[in-house]
Amino acid sequence: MRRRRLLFSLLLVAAAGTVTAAVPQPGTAAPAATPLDRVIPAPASVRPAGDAFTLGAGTRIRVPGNSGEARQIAGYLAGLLRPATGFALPVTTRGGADGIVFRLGGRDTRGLGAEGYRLTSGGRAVTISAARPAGLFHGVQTLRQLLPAAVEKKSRQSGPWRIAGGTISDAPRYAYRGAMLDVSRHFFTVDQVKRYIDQLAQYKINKLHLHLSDDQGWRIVIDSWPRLATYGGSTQVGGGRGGHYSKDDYREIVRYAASRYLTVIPEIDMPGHTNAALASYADLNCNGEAPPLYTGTKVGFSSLCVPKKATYDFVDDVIREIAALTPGRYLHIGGDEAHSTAHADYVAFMDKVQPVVAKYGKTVIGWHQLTGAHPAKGALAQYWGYDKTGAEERQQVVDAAKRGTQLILSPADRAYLDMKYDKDSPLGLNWAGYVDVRRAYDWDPGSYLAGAPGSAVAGVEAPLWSETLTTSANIEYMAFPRLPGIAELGWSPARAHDWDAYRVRLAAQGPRWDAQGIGYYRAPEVAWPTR
Ligand code: TNX
Repeated sequence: MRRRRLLFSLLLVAAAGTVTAAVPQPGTAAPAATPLDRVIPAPASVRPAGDAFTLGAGTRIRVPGNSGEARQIAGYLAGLLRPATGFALPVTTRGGADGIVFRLGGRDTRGLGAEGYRLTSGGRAVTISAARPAGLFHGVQTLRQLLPAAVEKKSRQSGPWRIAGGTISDAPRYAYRGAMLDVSRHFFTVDQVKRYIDQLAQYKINKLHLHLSDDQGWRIVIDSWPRLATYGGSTQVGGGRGGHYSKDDYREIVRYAASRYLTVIPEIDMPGHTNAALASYADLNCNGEAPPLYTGTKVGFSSLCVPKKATYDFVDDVIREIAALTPGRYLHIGGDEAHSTAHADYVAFMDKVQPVVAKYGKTVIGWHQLTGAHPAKGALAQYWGYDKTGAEERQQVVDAAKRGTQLILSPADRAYLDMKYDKDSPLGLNWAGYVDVRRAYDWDPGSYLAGAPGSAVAGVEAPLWSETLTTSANIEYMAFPRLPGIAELGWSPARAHDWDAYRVRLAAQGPRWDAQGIGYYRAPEVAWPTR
């Protein structure tokens, strides 16, 4: 019967002389519905049951009438599904129990928290319920993964667009689930950052940390110190043209990230990693002489001049202007690899600078070297050590955690997306060793730092340093397939952690990335479906 209909529609299409690629060849099996337990990050609870729901030409997306945000999320979902399905998928506030139904608030959503959701699929409807819009958004990402991978294509595909029956109840393990992009070593445009944001959102990452300044480039306009961007941002690693964001560019990144339920965390790295600033203003240097711009990849050679008053005028202006662009709570002040700053100077600098962040209404994040100074109350320390990090340095972080400093975990030999996968990786660095897909996934943030209380862990972050990366394709090759593993560590309950099950789920993402044009690394540890 299906065969006959297929043949008939083939004839129709042939007669019309249009679309050919989208129609499956006779004998090709229709894609089965994706099992509910194939999602990354693994949901907290999955109960398969009953009939599948099938998306059809008449399907509507029903949203509550009183939430503009819910409507926007529905519009975003429709925008994702329309190209491949070819369905109109109108968004309506008219009540009804069929189609794709959003529910926001209400008694049964209270337990779901700020980001959780429940997705119920079967028969006439697939319903996403959440207490807050962020939960609806995350539910939409789950819904996406339950549809066949072809739904990610930009041209019309044949269905059927089935979603297996059952219920997923889901909420994150950690509130902080980050990814960092280094736009300093190589500059990435607003569009490139947006593309990455869309990829991060698929895996329920909710923080985008932008590394906005370093020795090789200052990437954001500071009105009171204009040469930072125009001169300090004029080059990059390798000597290329560099670039910088205007304030409007930056606002656009922040706005776009917010529309994908990510908060941008700006980082201005200090007192080291500051050659671009020192080159832009002679007055910032202890000797009053500006060094040349730097386009190499060494670290640890630059420092702001700690005893000088001009340094704190600069820091105050920069933090004030960056804070004003930042709706989120956090401002990252770096603090890593200050090898050219005497320890006492480093401590004095951090003692002076952290209150400036507070003065402008923000909370400090620093790389974990901050725990060697006096982390401010409420500050987060980002741990980027690795298996060779000395016991003393590790202990310093553990002790700070015991005293109440919350931690973001980015162990370099696990979570650094710029580490090579293996010796043959064409991109990336290897100072922390090779990080294959299993190594990136197979650790537990809650118990990773021996001696640190699990309750001190605010979450995880996957940094992507860009010394060797110049294009979106480069970013994607390093981030995929490791990023989803870090995302899962941040979102899924510890009991869901299981490499053997994970690698099966990961394999199922391959065709989705193919459909999206993401050139991921086909790691040999994963049984990717043949293309
Ligand atoms: C260490 S991680 C750095 C960066 C480099 C990175 C390369 C950290 C806080 N500092 O300056 O880009 O290694 O992997």
